[in-house]
Amino acid sequence: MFTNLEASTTHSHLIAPHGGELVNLIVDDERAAELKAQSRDFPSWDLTARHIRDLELLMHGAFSPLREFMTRGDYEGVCHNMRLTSGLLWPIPITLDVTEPFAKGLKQGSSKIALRDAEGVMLAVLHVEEVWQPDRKAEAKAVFNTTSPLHPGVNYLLNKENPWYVGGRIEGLQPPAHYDFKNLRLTPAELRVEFARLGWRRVVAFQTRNPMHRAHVELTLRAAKQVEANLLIHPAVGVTKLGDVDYFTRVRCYQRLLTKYPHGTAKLSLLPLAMRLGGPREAIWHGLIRKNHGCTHFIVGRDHAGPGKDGDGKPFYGHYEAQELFRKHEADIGVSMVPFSMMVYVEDEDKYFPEDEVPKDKHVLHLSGTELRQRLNEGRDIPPWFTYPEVVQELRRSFPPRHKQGLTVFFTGLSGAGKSTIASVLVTKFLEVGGRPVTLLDGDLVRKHLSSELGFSKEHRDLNIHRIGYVASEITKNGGIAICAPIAPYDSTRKHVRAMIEPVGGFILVHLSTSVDVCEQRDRKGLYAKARAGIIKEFTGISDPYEEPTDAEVVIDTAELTPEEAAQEIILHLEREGFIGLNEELA
Ligand code: PPS
Repeated sequence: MFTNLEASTTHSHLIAPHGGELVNLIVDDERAAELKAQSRDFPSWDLTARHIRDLELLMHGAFSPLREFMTRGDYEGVCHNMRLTSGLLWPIPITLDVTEPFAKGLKQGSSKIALRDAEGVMLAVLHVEEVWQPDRKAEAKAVFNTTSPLHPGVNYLLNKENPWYVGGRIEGLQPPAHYDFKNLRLTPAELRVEFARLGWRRVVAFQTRNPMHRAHVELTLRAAKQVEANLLIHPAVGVTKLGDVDYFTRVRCYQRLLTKYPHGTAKLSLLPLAMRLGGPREAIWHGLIRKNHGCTHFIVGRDHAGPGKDGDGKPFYGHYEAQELFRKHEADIGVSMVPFSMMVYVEDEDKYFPEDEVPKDKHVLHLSGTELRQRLNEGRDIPPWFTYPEVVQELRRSFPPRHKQGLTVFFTGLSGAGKSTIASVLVTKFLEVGGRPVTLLDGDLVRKHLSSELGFSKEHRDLNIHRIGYVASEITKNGGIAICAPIAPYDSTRKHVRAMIEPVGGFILVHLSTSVDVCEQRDRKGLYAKARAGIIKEFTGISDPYEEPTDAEVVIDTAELTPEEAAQEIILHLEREGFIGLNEELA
């Protein structure tokens, strides 16, 4: 085992902030052409979003000294004591997971794999050195200190990864393509050159996966002053936590914040990192990556790279555990930590303070991320002590109030319950108001245009509803109103649709609870008579199940209401929930 001193000496060619040796895995054109020609004989592996980000950082040396997807010795050393076989510090496994049939087709030591992106472009070649089946539970425990699937890193590892790993050296043909924010995507080598050009000898990096507000600006300004360094705002824009603000919005916010720093002292660059939310170990990883980008200091705040809370509502890691582990390995990491506690706003002083430095008996103000979302949803004021008007403006563009967001009204109920009639009343009401495009996905229409080949088995009904859900989610995501009116008899399928739509806009389930007796009496299409006579098989309510929802936002029995009255009930609900603006007259 290397001591810290030995390890950091061995590592020293990487420590120099500018001009130190960086791994670069991209081969020259001649070799690339040779590999491309040979690749006809290699198996191909299609990379996931996480693999692609890992590969990109490997190729550009952001993961120096790594040159490969890990082989077994490195992997085990990293899991158990955060050391590569060379003795160097490395806290997070960087592995390529594949399926069993794929793994079984590989030959250790002689196979090569063409690593491709989702469009089939060959990004790199992996020289297969080892193929093995890891103990992923043991990995979760060692790396994340938990096997709870509520931890996003563990959930990915245990439920999304394939069960076999392939390790080996990489030859990069071309880095993954980016078409957005191109001038903000500086590689480690480019950033080092840029720092040298600017004469920045001390650079403190700030990692974030959230929009930045006044607290973050105050924190980074203090950090930079404290260690007399320039500031690199270095947000993770690869894969972050589910539910995070999308990075397009975040980057526009960061760009607008740059004016808050003294002229020429701060720089923004984007890091295509797939985060693991691994708390303390992740903090060390972040530090190593920033060293490779030429930084000398790194800010570690409260709950750095925190994964949230476990099943008992307790945080997976202590608030300052990341700082403690970082401090222990600071010499090996090769960047100095700038530790910070949470910044809070002190009203009397109109100033931010680290929470442990708040003057006695002073009142502090705090606004949580959830409350910020709520205020945006409701179009309410966002206080200037919390953030800047420019940032509010960007956030409001991406997260308009509910009455400007997309929306799905999803009817469910028996044939003849009145779904189509009420849905078409609702369509005209929305068209009368205008402002959002309206699409009707009626059961019969969908069966004609989208699902004409399907019948009424459970499997076919589910497929039909999934198609409707997919189309509705696209409409909703793009700010339109989708009104869906299928029978949708199965609870889990309706829930699946809800889960698809809620992250991108509003979802309102309307249950037309009209009884089968009433529907049968109406029998407008004569289908109940045919079902009773056995001419139509698998008829919902007669010879096929209908699972009553328990999660409907609106329940209407049309035996007692006219279609217009029923539509009115729905409109009242939408108004109450803010999906229809106050100035929009519907009734
Ligand atoms: S499902 O279960 O949600 O996929 O059904 P959906 O696409 O809404 O189609 C229902 C319409 O198809 C007609 N139809 C049947 N309904 C139920 N069961 C059987 N076996 C069946 N066969 C044909 C019927 O006209 C339904 O239309 P609505 O508007 O509901 O009366």
